Amino acid sequence: MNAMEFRTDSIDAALRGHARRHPLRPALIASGQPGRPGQRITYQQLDTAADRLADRLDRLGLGPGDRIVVQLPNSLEFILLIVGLLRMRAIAVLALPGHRKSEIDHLFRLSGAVGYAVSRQPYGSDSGALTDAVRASHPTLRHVLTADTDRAGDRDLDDLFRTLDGAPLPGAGPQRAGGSSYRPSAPAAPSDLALLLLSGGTTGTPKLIPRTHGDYAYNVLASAEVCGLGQDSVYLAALPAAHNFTLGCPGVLGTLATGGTVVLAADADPGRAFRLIERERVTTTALTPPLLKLWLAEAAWSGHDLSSLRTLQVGGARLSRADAARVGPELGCRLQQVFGMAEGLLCFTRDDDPDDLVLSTQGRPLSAADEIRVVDDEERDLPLGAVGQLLTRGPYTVRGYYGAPEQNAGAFTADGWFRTGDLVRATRTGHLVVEGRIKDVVNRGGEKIPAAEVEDHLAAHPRVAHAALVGIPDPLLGERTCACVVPGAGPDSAPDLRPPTLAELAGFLRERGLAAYKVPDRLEIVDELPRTGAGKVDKRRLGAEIAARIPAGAAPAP
Ligand code: OOB
Repeated sequence: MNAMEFRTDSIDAALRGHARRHPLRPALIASGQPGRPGQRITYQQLDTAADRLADRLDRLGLGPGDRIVVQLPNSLEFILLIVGLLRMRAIAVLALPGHRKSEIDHLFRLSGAVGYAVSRQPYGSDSGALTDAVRASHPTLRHVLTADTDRAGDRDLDDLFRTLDGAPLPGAGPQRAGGSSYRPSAPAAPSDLALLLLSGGTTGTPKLIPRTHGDYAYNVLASAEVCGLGQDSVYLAALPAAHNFTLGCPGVLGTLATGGTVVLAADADPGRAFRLIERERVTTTALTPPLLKLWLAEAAWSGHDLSSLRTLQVGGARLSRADAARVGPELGCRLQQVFGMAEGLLCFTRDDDPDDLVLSTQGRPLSAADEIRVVDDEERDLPLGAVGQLLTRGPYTVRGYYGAPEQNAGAFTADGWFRTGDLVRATRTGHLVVEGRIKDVVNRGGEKIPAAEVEDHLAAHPRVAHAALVGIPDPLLGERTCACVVPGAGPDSAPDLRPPTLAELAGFLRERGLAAYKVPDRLEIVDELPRTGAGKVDKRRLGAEIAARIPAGAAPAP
């Protein structure tokens, strides 16, 4: 069956339809412990469990419009909670598992969330302490839902979440045979807010992206169609499912909305992923370019049967033509390049595109209604083929960030075009090639690091007078981060004015609760930061100066 047959305004309605039509088909497979079969959940089980969870959350006091920060790894809990929240018209604010206090605080400040769903398993440190700290600083937080996402063996779908003190959620009502016990007061309208996604940002600190039930359903279902997803599809979620790419492009939700099967991997480790591909006959998955490199290296000697794989999506950062060309011969599947953004616009190479376009472009827009402009510094349209900033507008691209009127004036034009901050050129075929960016973000292997966010933390160090973060080229990740620091008396001026070391700064940033992936990879001590005429740090010049200091072919800092 084809995705278009399920065109609907609601992801949840599509999922309910599958539960009715083929209740016993597998919806989800959680990867399980190595050597053990994963836990398998049918459409009917998923539908019923989502109803019961929605009912319990409703009894707990959560309702339509409430925001809940969701910070869970790829797990049954994550999927069930997202479906349950969509169903009850509550709004998931998607955090990444690697986020720490600084990012989680920011999400609470921006969203006014009343709930926080978090794994009991620490991500390398202290989820208990994190939860306590968040509760202490955000009085809006009323409900903490905890989950044992690492628990071995089959889990009871009715008891995946507990309150903070370990008690079960308030009981669900009597379950109707084979079906639903929860009835939302009203179904979601297309214009209702569905999700708040975190922006990589174009300037300043990250903002929240309001995605509606209607626009996200379109995003998910049209993506599923472009990828040819249907009931026979088996999608492996190897990247974090909280990323828009993995969640809805078409990802987990696109697979569930078209009746396919989602296989959840705890991470994108190639050995584990290859075992899952072989065991579950995975047809489709998604990676970032650095992970593709690791998969290619593993495939050269692993001997796993990857013959079920039909489509490998690669996106999130620029893919080199050399790596693109290895996908078909070495993994035995079709490459699909994806250039997307959580704000909306998605570009895909298509199955019937000539190979040259698949290898050398980042695809063309998903929808015929997506509008594209490539403009110069004065926002004048450039001729076809010229490199300029991409502006876009369209049916699933937002018109503004959540509650951020001041920032919106800079990020969107008066007539609603989103300034992507990406430098692209368009081909005659309508495909886009990403050539660079003008936004102040480092793209570290697909993870976006807003420079201003890290700079604010660095500037708080007592021996930092000024700090700037730039990206430096890296053979594996595409870019790594370099902190350029002018030492001197910082805010709490100390008598000791030795220039700070990378280890000191890294420790300081971690202590301030910054996610590990944002901690700079390298430190350069400089006398001053080059400035533009307007007095802003000249990042382009600084980046070039730093690149010149690093000997060609030098190993990247660990
Ligand atoms: C995806 O979404 P975000 O919001 O994390 O990041 C968006 C930015 C883009 O503006 C661009 O700068 C960069 O990530 N990007 C790419 C790219 N895909 C994204 N740069 C070069 N080549 C590509 N293929 O990253 C995202 C969202 C949905 C689907 C795929 C990726």
